[in-house]
Amino acid sequence: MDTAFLLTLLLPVAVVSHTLELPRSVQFKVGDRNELRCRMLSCPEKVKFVWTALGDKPIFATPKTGDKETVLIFDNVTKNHANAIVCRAACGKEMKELTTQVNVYSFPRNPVISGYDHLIMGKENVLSCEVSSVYPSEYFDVEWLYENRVVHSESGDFDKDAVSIPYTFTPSSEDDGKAITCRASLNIKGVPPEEKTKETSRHIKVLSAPHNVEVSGETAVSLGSSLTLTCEAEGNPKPAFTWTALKPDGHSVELGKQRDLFMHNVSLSDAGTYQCNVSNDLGNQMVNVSVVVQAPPVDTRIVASPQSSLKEGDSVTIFCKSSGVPVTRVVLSNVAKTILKTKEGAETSVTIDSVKLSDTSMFVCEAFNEYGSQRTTINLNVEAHLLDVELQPNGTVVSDRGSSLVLSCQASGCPHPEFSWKNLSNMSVHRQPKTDGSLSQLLFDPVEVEDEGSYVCEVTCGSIKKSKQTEVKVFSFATCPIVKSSGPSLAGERMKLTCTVQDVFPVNLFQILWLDGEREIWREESQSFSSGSTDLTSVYSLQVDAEDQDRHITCKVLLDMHGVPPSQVVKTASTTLSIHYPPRATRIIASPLTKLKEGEPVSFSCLSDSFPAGRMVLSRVVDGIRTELKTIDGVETSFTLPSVTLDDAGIYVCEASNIYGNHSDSLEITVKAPPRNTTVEIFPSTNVQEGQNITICCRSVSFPPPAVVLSKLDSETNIYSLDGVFILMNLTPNDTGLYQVNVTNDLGYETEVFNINVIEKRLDSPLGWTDFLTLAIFLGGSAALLGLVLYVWRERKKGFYDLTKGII
Ligand SMILES: *[C@@H]1O[C@H](CO)[C@@H](O)[C@H](O)[C@H]1NC(C)=O
Ligand SMILES: *[C@@H]1O[C@H](CO)[C@@H](O)[C@H](O)[C@H]1NC(C)=O
Ligand SMILES: *[C@@H]1O[C@H](CO)[C@@H](O)[C@H](O)[C@H]1NC(C)=O
Ligand SMILES: *[C@@H]1O[C@H](CO)[C@@H](O)[C@H](O)[C@H]1NC(C)=O
Ligand SMILES: *[C@@H]1O[C@H](CO)[C@@H](O)[C@H](O)[C@H]1NC(C)=O
Ligand SMILES: *[C@@H]1O[C@H](CO)[C@@H](O)[C@H](O)[C@H]1NC(C)=O
Ligand SMILES: *[C@@H]1O[C@H](CO)[C@@H](O)[C@H](O)[C@H]1NC(C)=O
Ligand SMILES: *[C@@H]1O[C@H](CO)[C@@H](O)[C@H](O)[C@H]1NC(C)=O
Ligand SMILES: *[C@@H]1O[C@H](CO)[C@@H](O)[C@H](O)[C@H]1NC(C)=O
Ligand SMILES: *[C@@H]1O[C@H](CO)[C@@H](O)[C@H](O)[C@H]1NC(C)=O
Ligand SMILES: *[C@@H]1O[C@H](CO)[C@@H](O)[C@H](O)[C@H]1NC(C)=O
Ligand SMILES: CC(=O)N[C@H]1CO[C@H](CO)[C@@H](O)[C@@H]1O
Repeated sequence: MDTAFLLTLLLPVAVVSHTLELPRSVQFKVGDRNELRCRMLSCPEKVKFVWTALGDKPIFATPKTGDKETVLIFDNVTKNHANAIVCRAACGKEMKELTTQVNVYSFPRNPVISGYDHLIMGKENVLSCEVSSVYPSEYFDVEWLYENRVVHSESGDFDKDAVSIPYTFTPSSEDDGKAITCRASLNIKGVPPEEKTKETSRHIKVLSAPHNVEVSGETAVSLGSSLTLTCEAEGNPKPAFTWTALKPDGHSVELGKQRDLFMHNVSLSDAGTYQCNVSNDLGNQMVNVSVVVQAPPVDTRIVASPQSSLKEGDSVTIFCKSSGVPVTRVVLSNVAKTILKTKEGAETSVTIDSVKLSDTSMFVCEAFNEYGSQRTTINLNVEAHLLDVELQPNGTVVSDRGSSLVLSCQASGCPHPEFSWKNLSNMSVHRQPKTDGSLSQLLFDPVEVEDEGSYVCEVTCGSIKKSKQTEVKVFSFATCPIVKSSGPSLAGERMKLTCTVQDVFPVNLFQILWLDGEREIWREESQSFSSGSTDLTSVYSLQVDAEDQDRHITCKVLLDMHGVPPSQVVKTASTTLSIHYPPRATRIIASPLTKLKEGEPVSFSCLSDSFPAGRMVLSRVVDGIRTELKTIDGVETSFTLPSVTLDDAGIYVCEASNIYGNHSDSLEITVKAPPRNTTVEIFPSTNVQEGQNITICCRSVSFPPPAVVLSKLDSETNIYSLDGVFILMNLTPNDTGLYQVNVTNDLGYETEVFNINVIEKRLDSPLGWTDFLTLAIFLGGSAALLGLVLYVWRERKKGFYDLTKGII
């Protein structure tokens, strides 16, 4: 009991005589039966008591009043009974009253813990502590205790009479079985201490999926011994175990549903992975164990890939592998015990990129581990390739310079042939070959003179070497020759013809022939070999004449090389000679005749030969006087006189000329005409004195020159004169008379008659006709007359006889 409570009960006794006794406050428990006693002991009389509530709230209790005291009975305390109740007591006139506070509490049951028995390990779990019918909840505290250690508390105003206090908790496996307590306290005065606190404890149950799975036991066992593996795991509820063998092919074989896996007489096939599957309601977990069976190596294999039968140069890989049991080391060696490769582990390999014939041997694979070793062998057989080489074109190939040529070297029977192109001196060729697989080509594009030579295609296939060769001959004969002459050549001179063919090769096989039409006229000596292409020239010199004009001279160039296409063997060039010469063979022809009669027609034709054709002039020359009749440019002309006259007589000259000279031809044209226009002149006069001399001059137009006959008409005597001049000397009267001049040529005659009168001179005897004749002869010899006659003769060419001219 509280000391304060005691004091309130004792004080009124000590201080007042007529005192009213009533506890200041009381604490009632809900559901209890309680009494509240109000007493006044000192009053000698019967005390009157009245119970009232301080507020409006009814009291809900039954009073039972005696003389000195009254008792208020609370049959079934409820929360409604909480009240301030006043007890009034009257002792006679003396009135006393006291107030008491009735407090009600309720805390009937222990807290109830829920959620403690299925906590999930590692998860956040909520435990709940429920306290019901608590009143007044304002003075209520709740604590969670883990193993007597407060881990959570809540207090105060829950404002409901049933409260649920959660506790959030993430358990681990250690928490399993530990105590968890919910302690509730109602901290109100007047509550008996044993009623004040109520608590409930529970043991936590933590559930967990299997974990900490472990397999114990020796996983490496020797062949024939036994194997025990134990699977251990934690987990709540207690997990179940399943052992399974995981086969390499993926499927699995269940071996048993117990913790331990046990095997007798372990064989190699027992090696492998084993799985322990641990499971409970919350899940499962598995662990793999690799069991190794310790045994000397087995299944040691040596394999040659792709095969052990090989051709030289093939690539091969030799695999050495030991499966079945763990192997620490594998050693690959050849039969000569030369170690090729050592490898920690179960396998190794050696690759020979290009096998040689000498690789034909046995290879050994040996696997080791701590329990022993195993050895296997393989025989590698290397054969040479059946190499064959073909070179196209083969033999000899003749190539035109500038064309393209491909030498194709084809190797067969060898997967990776190596080509090498050489010349006969075993030197690399300067052309770059193009090699692709089993074909190597040497491309000449264009073919050059320097490419001439022998080409050897050598193919190496491992230890086999084969070669083929081809000789390349080059010729160059691309253009036709060109013939040039030394220029227009003058007849009689030497002329040079030059035949040039450019860029020929090989020069020693070329020949130059000179042809005149079809006839070979000269052959040039072949030149000696020259390493490059050269121009080939031949000079042909000849003496030319006008007859050589238009001669067709051909320069024929021949390539005497076997294999050259026929169309390329011969090339020719021709030239036509052009000879210059002065005119020659000039001829003038008159047609139909050169001797003509007046009035007849005549045609002249002039012909000459010259080169170049020059000029041709036809002219007539009479008495040294030249008259040009026709001038043309050329070598032939003609000229016609439709009707000739005596004037047309003369020398006709045809002269041809060019820059080199002239040449002419002439002919004489005569024109005949009967005498005409005859005139007779008599000197000094027709009347002369006896003894005097008379000169008779006859003029006539006539050709041929006429004969002139003078006759005295009365006499028989005729005097002939060739020039028409008669001198009658020492005339007598007997000479008087008529005279006739008869001018005659073969075409006709003409006569003139005249009279001479001689006057007699008495003294002198006149000269007779016969004297005259002598005189005439004498006269003919005189120098003066001679000049006259000559003149007349020259004039005769014109057909005139004009004495007057001579006399003047
Ligand atoms: C008291 O009252 C409560 C509710 O009013 C009732 O449940 C209970 O039975 C009563 N107790 C007695 C003894 O009458
Ligand atoms: C063990 O097994 C092998 C073959 O699996 C058998 O040959 C041998 O006899 C067995 N040993 C024992 C002791 O059973
Ligand atoms: C492990 O066991 C559980 C429960 O038996 C099962 O559901 C599960 O499939 C098993 N796992 C394997 C891989 O066998
Ligand atoms: C066990 O081995 C199997 C098969 O090799 C594989 O699928 C699985 O993931 C492994 N389990 C564990 C836990 O390593
Ligand atoms: C060139 O090749 C042909 C066929 O390819 C062959 O008949 C000929 O004999 C060969 N000539 C030489 C010289 O090798
Ligand atoms: C081979 O080639 C080398 C250099 O290219 C040259 O000097 C030699 O004369 C050549 N031999 C023949 C036979 O062509
Ligand atoms: C050609 O030359 C090579 C080296 O370039 C040499 O090995 C080989 O013996 C020579 N062959 C001849 C036939 O000289
Ligand atoms: C013809 O040639 C001669 C001598 O060669 C020369 O004297 C003469 O003048 C030439 N006549 C002409 C027309 O050229
Ligand atoms: C010739 O005489 C004729 C008349 O009879 C005349 O016409 C002509 O001119 C003369 N001729 C000459 C050349 O004298
Ligand atoms: C006539 O001629 C002769 C001879 O010439 C001469 O001797 C003579 O004197 C001449 N007579 C006259 C008269 O002149
Ligand atoms: C002239 O001479 C010729 C020949 O001599 C003759 O035939 C002719 O009769 C002569 N004439 C005359 C008129 O005498
Ligand atoms: C001089 C001369 O001879 N006189 C002759 C002339 O002619 C006559 C007759 O004929 C002659 O008798 C003369 O003698």
